[in-house]
Amino acid sequence: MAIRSKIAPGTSTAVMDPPNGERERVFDAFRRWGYLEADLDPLGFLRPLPHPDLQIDGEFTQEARRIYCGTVGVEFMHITDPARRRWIQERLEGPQATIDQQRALDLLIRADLFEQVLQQRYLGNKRFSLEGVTALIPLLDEILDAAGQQGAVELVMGMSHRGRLNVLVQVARRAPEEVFAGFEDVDPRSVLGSGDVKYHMGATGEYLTRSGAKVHIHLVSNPSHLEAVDPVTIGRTRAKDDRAGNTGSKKYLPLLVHGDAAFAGQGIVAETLNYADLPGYTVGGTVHIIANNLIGFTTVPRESHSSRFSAQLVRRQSVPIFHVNGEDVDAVIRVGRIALDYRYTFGTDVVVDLIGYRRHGHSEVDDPTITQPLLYKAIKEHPPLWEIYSEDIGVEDVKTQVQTIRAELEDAQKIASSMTKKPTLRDLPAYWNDYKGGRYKPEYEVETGLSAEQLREITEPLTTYPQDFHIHPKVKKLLEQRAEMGNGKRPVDYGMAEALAFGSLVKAGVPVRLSGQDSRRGTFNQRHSVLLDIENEQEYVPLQHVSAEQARCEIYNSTLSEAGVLGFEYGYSRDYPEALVLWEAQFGDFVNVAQAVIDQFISAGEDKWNLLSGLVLLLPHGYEGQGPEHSSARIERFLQLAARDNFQICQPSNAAQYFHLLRRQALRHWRKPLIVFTPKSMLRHPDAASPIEAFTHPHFLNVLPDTEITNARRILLCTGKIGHELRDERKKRKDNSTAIAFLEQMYPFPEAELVKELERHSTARDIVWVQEEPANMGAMFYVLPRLRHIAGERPVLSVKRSASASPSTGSAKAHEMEQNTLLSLAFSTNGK
Ligand SMILES: Cc1ncc(C[n+]2csc(CCOP(=O)(O)OP(=O)(O)O)c2C)c(N)n1
Ligand SMILES: [Mg+2]
Repeated sequence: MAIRSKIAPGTSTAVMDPPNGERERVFDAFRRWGYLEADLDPLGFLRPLPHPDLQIDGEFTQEARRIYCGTVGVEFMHITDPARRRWIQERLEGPQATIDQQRALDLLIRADLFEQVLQQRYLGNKRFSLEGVTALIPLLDEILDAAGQQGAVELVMGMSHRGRLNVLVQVARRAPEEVFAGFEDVDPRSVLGSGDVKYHMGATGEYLTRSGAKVHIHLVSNPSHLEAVDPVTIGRTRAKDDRAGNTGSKKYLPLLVHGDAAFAGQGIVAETLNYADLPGYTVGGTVHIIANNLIGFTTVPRESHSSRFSAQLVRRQSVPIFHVNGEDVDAVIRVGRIALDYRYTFGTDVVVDLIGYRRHGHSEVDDPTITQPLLYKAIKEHPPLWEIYSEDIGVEDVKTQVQTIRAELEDAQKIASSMTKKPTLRDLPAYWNDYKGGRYKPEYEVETGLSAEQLREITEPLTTYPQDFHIHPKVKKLLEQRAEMGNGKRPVDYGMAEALAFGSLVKAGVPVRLSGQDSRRGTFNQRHSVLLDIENEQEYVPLQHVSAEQARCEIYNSTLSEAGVLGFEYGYSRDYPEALVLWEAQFGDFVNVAQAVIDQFISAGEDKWNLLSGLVLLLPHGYEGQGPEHSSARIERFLQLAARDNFQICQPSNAAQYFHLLRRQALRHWRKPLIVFTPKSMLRHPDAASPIEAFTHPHFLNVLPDTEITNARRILLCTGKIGHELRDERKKRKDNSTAIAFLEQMYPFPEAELVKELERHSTARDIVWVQEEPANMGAMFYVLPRLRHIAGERPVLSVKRSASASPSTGSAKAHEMEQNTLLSLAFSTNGK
């Protein structure tokens, strides 16, 4: 499967500037600095900033100033490609398109009145009014119309609170009564413990372009955490495009609406922008709109960012920024068309910085006159945009129009108040029909084992490469060993187990996508999914050569980001339920940088929005004396988030179990995120390798029983690496009365399997939970009460490190002493 190539940069080599004449010199200065002197703030608080290079008089100054210092200010001279700069310049300096002003006026009235009706009918309710940046609606209208002309079939849109309800009606074209209904009381019992507030819920709709084409609108469900939805939106777009067979990024258009304060302040914005042009993540350009009301809650721009404009974050990339005064509606619409055309012409991101104000407080129950008295005095006296615009364009009888629209909205409100059931604003795509969420049911199980013959068949393409390929000697040896593993001549390690899982899945038509930092080789040198010719660096990916009709297999090195990349992969999994989608942390503890994605989407997404995901997180975990930062992937945090079968938490202790777990995740139709604590040193450890026969077993085992010991006097329960160390210790002690069982799936808790294992060792008096983690971490807090519940009369003891503020010691020697103590306590503790 060919990996999509990076979108080619502009190919023109034309020299942009003709001979250095006077006109060019003047224009060049204005192209570069004009935006600083532009008239961008409708209320005039953001004053033009004189630039020395523009203090020139002369024949051409007036014209240059009119174009570059009017109500549009464009930052584009940082773009390295001259063809792109020339394109923008021509669109700004050339003839300007005429505007359907009546349509724009109609939209402005609708947008403002919608907010007013909400205000009057549902006083005291938060709605996060759009008023002040109302031009967002005609701007989106223009972008959608232009997108339709370019062949877009779907707009995938991420936005936060501001104006969201308005967008539902004016852009996604949901009936106003459907949105009003969200403000009506419903039976609270129907949403006990679940659901979300109305300005976070996702929605779908159908936008009709002026030429009659339909563009499907998909507004992504969004948490309160500002900008967290950005990478999710991009991942969803990429998945839609990949599912559709790579449309060249023409059909699916991502659009993000940002707040000005959030855009500047939230790091996840930078993380998302950073992968815009990378092969693993590109969507052919995102349209960013900053609904810039020059305030964030009570905080003003000079407290919000160190740059003049919050948008300037993007200047490190070749992305143009179109600042536009939100009260020059025609200019806003023109900018929308230029931005959209730019995205389609060059396949990169664009930013429209729509500058206005915020008519009310942060929400409608907030009084802004306390913190910004002068600003709000000015706003109070400032008329709504439709009034200004109707005067500008000379519409005589705007009152009738206003009355008609108000009457329509009031009728809609009446309909809403008599609705007995809240409408759902969202249709799920058909590709979710075959997949299930909710509680686990045994009927979801499928067999995950393969025959020895099938394993051999997959091993062959996974361990070979073209004859003329110059392979690295170390990799050559590795592939030879893998060939022996797949043919049953040597125990199979994790690396090969994973390759067999991926290979068998793509062969069966299940696409696989994995991304993470250094994932192609593998942080621990364990994966080697991409072979490199040592003479010419040509790539060869065995997993893309498993069989002729196989599904795609894509493994990417990600950017050095967690939240941005995990958000993307979560989004991807949302629109590609058929695929096995995995994100890998470099070390498990780095996952905490993406905590908002875990809390807000992965763990709670189904509960809040009824949206499913089968995303897999691979989190290297284990106490190996590498210090506090590289030991723990924080099992305890995931277990604390676990409820109502929201996800699965597993730690497979050997290679075959890992194989079955990955296959189970893809082949079952139960779509639940899967958190896997993966090994580090155990990746190649003989104790964790599995004989090939284990791959022919039918299932992943939630509990790995101890069938070696009979008449046990004590049973140790554990997960992961410590279990292997305990087994070693048992051998050293020549102990044959201690059973050691592994809890391979911690959540959903495999109670029946554990009961069975405890019954198998009914002679054991003590049941001991053993973990490497300190007492305030790991699975202990979660496991002990559950174990006690099923242990009956038998005492349940625990062995663990003492409670600690950091996950582990920084000294390898101290680690070893602690580990030895754990091992010996496990065999000797009597709980006193
Ligand atoms: C990550 C995060 N931090 C803080 C908040 C609380 N909060 C909600 S809205 C807001 C101000 C947002 O300002 P801006 O981005 O300019 O959007 P606006 O409300 O002005 O449209 C803040 C601080 C939040 N929702 N998310
Ligand atoms: Mg703001």
